Amino acid sequence: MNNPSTLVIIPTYNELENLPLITGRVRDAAPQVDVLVVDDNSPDGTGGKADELAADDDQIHVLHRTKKDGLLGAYLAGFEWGKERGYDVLCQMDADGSHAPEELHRLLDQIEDGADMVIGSRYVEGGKVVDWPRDRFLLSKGGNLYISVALGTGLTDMTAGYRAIRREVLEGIDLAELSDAGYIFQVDLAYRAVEAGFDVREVPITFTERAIGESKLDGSFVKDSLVEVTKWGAQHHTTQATELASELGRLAAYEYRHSPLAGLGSKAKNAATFVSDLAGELGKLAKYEIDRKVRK
Ligand SMILES: Nc1nc2c(ncn2[C@@H]2O[C@H](COP(=O)(O)OP(=O)(O)OP(=O)(O)O)[C@@H](O)[C@H]2O)c(=O)[nH]1
Ligand SMILES: [Mg+2]
Repeated sequence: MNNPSTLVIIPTYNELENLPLITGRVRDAAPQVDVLVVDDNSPDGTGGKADELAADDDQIHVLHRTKKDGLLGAYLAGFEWGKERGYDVLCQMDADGSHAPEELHRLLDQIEDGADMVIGSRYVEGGKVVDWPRDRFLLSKGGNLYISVALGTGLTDMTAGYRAIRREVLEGIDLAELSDAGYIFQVDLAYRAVEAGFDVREVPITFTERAIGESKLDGSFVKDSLVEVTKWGAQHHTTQATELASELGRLAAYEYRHSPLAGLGSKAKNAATFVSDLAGELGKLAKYEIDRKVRK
């Protein structure tokens, strides 16, 4: 396929300083792609700034929504907007600079090569995370390991938010069914794509923690997300597989505890213990779910 038309969707909530930086970088790094900013009526005036940028550049577009309604809602609106206008490839990118536009070509090259969905992965070989506290890194990596084993997808970073997606995937999945809690919809979307037989691939990226502005999510979504994933895993695997998942979770935590990383501070140890405990709990939950299913 030659030069599919590509739209990069950037959801924003209070990203006034970051927005011009990120749109500028996208336009420089990938001049052929169009940009859609999806702003949820940010109190800091990000929406007005987006209008200014769009007025100066006809490859920048803005979708204004009336109130803060979460990332999934913003992406669903952005996907609709892009599908209506006939884009072949729809990309997801954060506004805060965590997803480098200079690496977008890695994702798009795989699309050109025939992939249906490409995930910019922190945890595949060659992927990196810059400026994350070690406990956040361990939690994210451990959580993703758990998710990968529980769902049996072989993907290393299903919570990742840097993606390129062919429109056929978005048309082939019931988007209205996606779970909406924190970032769980990212896992759900990738899982449904794999289950539907689409070609889902990962490429390594360097994820950089935001330098400007405030985070919109607290940590509570992590546990909620993993519990949800365990339920899906239980629906698709045997008891044996879910027990294996919980064993692997424990093993992973053991590895972290005994790796040089753990020597770096008690925070890392706490995170490793947390992952270990969580994996054990989730294993129990998975068995419970399976038992319940069998009884039905
Ligand atoms: N439109 C819209 N965008 C949102 C909403 N919540 C978050 N965003 C945007 O989604 C992207 C990811 O959110 P972040 O706050 O960076 O979440 P995070 O990466 O977990 O947090 P940090 O580690 O602080 O970067 C950013 O571009 C946000 O501006 C929302 O409710 N609506
Ligand atoms: Mg961020």
